[in-house]
Amino acid sequence: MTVRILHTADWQLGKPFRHIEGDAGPILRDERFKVVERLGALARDEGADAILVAGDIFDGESLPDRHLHRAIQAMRSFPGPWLLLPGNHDPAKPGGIWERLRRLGLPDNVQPLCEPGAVTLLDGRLCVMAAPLVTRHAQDDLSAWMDGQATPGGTARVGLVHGTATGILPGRAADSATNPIARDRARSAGLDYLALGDWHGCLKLDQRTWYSGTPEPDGYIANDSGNALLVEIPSPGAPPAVARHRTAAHHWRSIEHELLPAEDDTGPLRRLEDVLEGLVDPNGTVLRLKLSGRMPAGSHGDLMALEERWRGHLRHLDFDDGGVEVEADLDDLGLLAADPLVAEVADRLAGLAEIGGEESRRARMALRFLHHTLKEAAR
Ligand SMILES: [Mn+2]
Repeated sequence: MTVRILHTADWQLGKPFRHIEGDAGPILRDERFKVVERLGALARDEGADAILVAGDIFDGESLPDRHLHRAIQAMRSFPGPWLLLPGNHDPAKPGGIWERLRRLGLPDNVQPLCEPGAVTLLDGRLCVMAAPLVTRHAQDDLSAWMDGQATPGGTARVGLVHGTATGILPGRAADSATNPIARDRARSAGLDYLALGDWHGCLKLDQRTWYSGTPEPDGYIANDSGNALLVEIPSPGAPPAVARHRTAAHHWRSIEHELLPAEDDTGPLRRLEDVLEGLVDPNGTVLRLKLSGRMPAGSHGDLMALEERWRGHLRHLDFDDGGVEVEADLDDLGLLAADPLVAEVADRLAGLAEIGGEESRRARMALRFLHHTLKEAAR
């Protein structure tokens, strides 16, 4: 009588990653399709009866057909039912992406749930109650009808909803939440399990209510994204066993590091090197590195070399050294700037660097760069 489902959400296929400069954007985009194949393999290996996707399957409604074809191909990795719930990124609008997907030809086992209602499958063992979004934002709790929904005895009742469980998600105010979901819906509707989507981290609300999070991380927020949940319902009414499975190919890390003036002859960048060398899987890491502190102007070349080296080692590096104060030896700079015009520029930048604020930050960067360039040119 046991029902096993794989709960996933927020694939956001086709997400462009436009803010990721350099080579990594297309790779990250590609990985979101690959993780769907991994989800299929996981469901197969774990003997899941069905895969439930709690919304935001597609990143946007105007994806090209080739992305839809690729999604369909990726779902061939599992022959059982895939139940797809439209979310706020891919609402079930008339003439929208779901109709286009159907026209392209969906396999029989892939089932978009574009209308609210209960779907019974697995020979009556499982009833999935779906609350699809038909617009980006709903003000009402679309899962409310589940409270009164009758199901035959012996059927596991599972809700599938996309939105904000009220009053629980960090940074989302309860009173301004769109797509609200009563956080005790599982209890009030007598659900064996409520599969939620929209929050990209893996989060347990209660024994029967979980956000699976996105299976492939797409942001720096440290909320345990990159998983899928294998949910085992031993029999209707019995508490489900929920196991988290890691599905991510990439880690997203955000590190803030303060450079200190060298205390010994190992140089000011040694501790930073140690931090970077401590990363578990550099090639799979998307890293945002924000530097602060102080550094001798003469180390600028070393920092640029470090940056370039780690750009090669990491999947992606978002490098911000704008907050580093350069201990420029202005006499040294003056000597290098034999040209009076360059000396004048250096002097003005040094003045600006003292003022503070954004202008000052730019002046420090410019000063550092000037120092480095003059040194290189003098060689
Ligand atoms: Mn969403």
